[in-house]
Amino acid sequence: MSVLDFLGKEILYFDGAMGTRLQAAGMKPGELPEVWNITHGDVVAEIHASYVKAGANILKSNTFGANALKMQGSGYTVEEAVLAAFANARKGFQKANETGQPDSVISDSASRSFSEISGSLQGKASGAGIASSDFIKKAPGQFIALDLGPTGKLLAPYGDLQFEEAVALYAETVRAGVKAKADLILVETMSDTYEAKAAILAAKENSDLPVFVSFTFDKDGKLLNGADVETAVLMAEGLGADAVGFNCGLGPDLVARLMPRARVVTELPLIANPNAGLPVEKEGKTVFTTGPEEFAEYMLDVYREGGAVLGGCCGTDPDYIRLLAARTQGQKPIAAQRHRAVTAVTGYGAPVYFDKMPVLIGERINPTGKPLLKEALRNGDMDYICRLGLEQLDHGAHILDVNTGLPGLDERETLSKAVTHLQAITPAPLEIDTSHYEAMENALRLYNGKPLLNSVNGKPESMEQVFPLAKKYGAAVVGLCLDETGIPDSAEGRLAIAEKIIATAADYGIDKKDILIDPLALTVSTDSRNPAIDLAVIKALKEKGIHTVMGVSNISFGLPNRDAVNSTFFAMSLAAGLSSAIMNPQSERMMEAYRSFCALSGADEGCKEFVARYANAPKAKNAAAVSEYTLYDAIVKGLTEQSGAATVKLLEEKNAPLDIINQYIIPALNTVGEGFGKKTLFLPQLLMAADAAKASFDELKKQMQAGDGSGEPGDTIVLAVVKGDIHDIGKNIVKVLWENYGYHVVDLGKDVPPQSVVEAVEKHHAKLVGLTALMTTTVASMEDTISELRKNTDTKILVGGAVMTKEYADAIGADGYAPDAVAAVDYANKIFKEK
Ligand code: B1M
Repeated sequence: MSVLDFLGKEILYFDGAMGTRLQAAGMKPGELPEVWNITHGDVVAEIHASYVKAGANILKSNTFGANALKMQGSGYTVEEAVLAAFANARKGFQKANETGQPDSVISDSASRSFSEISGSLQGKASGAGIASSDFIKKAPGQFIALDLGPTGKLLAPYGDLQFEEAVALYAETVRAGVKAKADLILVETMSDTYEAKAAILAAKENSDLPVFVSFTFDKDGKLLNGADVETAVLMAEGLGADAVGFNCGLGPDLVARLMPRARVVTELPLIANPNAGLPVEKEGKTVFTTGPEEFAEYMLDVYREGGAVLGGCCGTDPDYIRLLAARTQGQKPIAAQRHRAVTAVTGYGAPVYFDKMPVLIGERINPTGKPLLKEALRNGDMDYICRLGLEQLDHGAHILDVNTGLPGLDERETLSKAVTHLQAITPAPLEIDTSHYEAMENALRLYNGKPLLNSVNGKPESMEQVFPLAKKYGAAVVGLCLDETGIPDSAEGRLAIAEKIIATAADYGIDKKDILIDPLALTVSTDSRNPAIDLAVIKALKEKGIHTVMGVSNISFGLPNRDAVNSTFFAMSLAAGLSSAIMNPQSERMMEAYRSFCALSGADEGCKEFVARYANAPKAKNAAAVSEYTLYDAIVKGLTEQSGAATVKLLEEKNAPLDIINQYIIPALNTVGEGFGKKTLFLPQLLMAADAAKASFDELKKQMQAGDGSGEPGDTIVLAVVKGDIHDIGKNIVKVLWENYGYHVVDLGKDVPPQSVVEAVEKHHAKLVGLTALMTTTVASMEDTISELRKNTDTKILVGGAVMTKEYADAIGADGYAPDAVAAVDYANKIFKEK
């Protein structure tokens, strides 16, 4: 029997924390918990046993960080760590069960029903001095989950770990888990949907084990990369997870609050393994704010909100699990209460629902009839494609269609490149638009989220190729009403193809909620019946609860004043029940039709959006070509090439580099920083903005002329961003200015430990040290560095960075504070002239 036989029918209990308990048992900072599987196996097994006795029936193997990156240099292989972890978990079950069974039969005990297990264990327990209350009456089988945590590195394009490298890292651990006879795989503590996707793919491609996935959200229900609860859950479900949910994070009360959001989008059983509240420092020790009683109380709320697999994460111990199990004893999981099937697609931000408001899919990233885009594709100019995308989003598109098919170009490469670049600058969902199956698979694989796939049709070959890909990668699919007989010239004919597509999709395990039918708009100029056929198909499908999508502007091919025809047909289609349109959001007429329809149909309640858009709005023009961005906008939007080009233009217009920094770069980064602080922007956008700022600064550096040379050759300054801080843009500006004034700058880079600063000052006999810190949390590190410098050197210390003030600088014992790079030059001149 598998864990799936119990999942959703009985409450399953995970264990609690392992890491914090190993620390309590003497594991030192910097030691790998996974190495303890080998060096302190008995301690690990004892911890496992304590959880089983408390009522856990799924043990998480102690393999959270068992990947080749983290195990490097440990002296052990991933496989060794995993095999030892499973041996310890089995010993844990054995110790708790007191059956004396050999390791190999432990998994078989999973097939026994709860009453058999608890009966035999209670019998043994009375003799072994284990209180019968140590056994939870409704426990089903016993399982060991192969635990997969984050790799510890950021994935490209934001970090340097490539997606396929992440898949390969997880795959190695999964193969070891299969060898160790894992019962299921638990992908946990995921704060990036992309990394979760890599882990799920690795699990699916290297095993046939059930896969559970849990994410760590902040208090607003966001992942670090900006994804909502709904997005993460939709993506994991699409990729074939058997259970999804929450772990780690702020505590069980937060999980109880977020649970309903997951329930709206999935019927999968929900997991909850929260922390014992927030970790805080008390008398030099890390302690957790929620005690076992309070934890169990909140976990009852978690259960009531649909929790079917319950347990704990950091800070929890057997007392937590025991009380949690006791509180929920005798209960069955509450069945999912989704009101209706949800059709939605995602990037890595918020999902787009095919619901009350019709969905707009921007059509402009399609080279047909667009010479400039063709040229951009041929030149590999992804910045142009990104600008096309951003403009459409700015004009109201919810999803971007991405079609890069061009004769003579390798679509496998261009489509993947376009998808990657677009996902680097926008969290919005993309529609992957191709009939090239390899290009389709490549793009689906590297896509971050649950994509929309355009398209499948009713031909057997198309369905045989597309449906397995859609199923594997969890895409929603556009089904075209055409097959080997062509496009039927009747509504009945097209509806028959739609039915065939939906039925065949079901054979591949794809729910009809994930199929959107395109009735196919054919031009009215060749047959006047064409629009009526489309409208009839849309109406009929609407009645059956099937969503539709249509490229509306095809209706006007061959006619003059196409915008007029398109917008009228668009309004007619929306009135017939069209769910989504592939259209040009930069056509004002189309957008007027859309917004008017939403106001008139009640989708825009109280006409709020209509009024917000048109009250006092200047008359908008239809955009013809893709626009150029200012340096400020290019940085805010994270467009590196545009940023470089805009900087060159500003320099050509004789703007001084420092003015460009102060008037464009810093205000743009402040805007991004503000958005980040308010959670309207997320880490990916912050990183892209920083890259764009760097591209601008690289141009400025080329142009910056040497200064007045007042610094004497040999005047050396050591410069560093303090330990724990990686913000180095400001430091780099200071460096260039100091160099321009003739100083020799020893740049130690970012995240520099105090000792390295001391060593550099001693080595270079530097009379001045410059330190930068940008975060409130790294001011302490600045203070440590100053204190080390004071103990060992008599150098002058200048501090700067956005978080610094004169008062702070004085309080932590710096000699000087400079609010900007020019002030840093003034200070250096003062020091070296006084020499
Ligand atoms: Co981050 N970041 N960031 N970030 N980031 C801030 C600082 C933040 C205020 C944003 C926010 O929340 N609103 C916030 C800190 C909050 C706090 O104080 N606690 C923050 C956070 C939270 C984070 C992360 C933790 C996010 C995360 O991962 N969850 C993470 C931290 C990683 C770490 O450091 N351990 C992080 C990461 C990043 C990026 C990597 C994405 C990127 C940095 C890329 C890079 O530097 N290579 C980044 C960016 C770009 C920012 C903002 C948006 C911009 C910083 C910047 O470059 N400003 C920033 C928000 C903001 O400041 N508005 C933010 C422009 C730069 C020219 O100014 O460095 O101040 P500044 O330099 C000025 C002056 O201060 C002075 O001269 C310069 C020119 O006039 N100056 C000196 C600087 N050093 C000097 C030294 C001197 C003299 C003058 O003498 C020695």
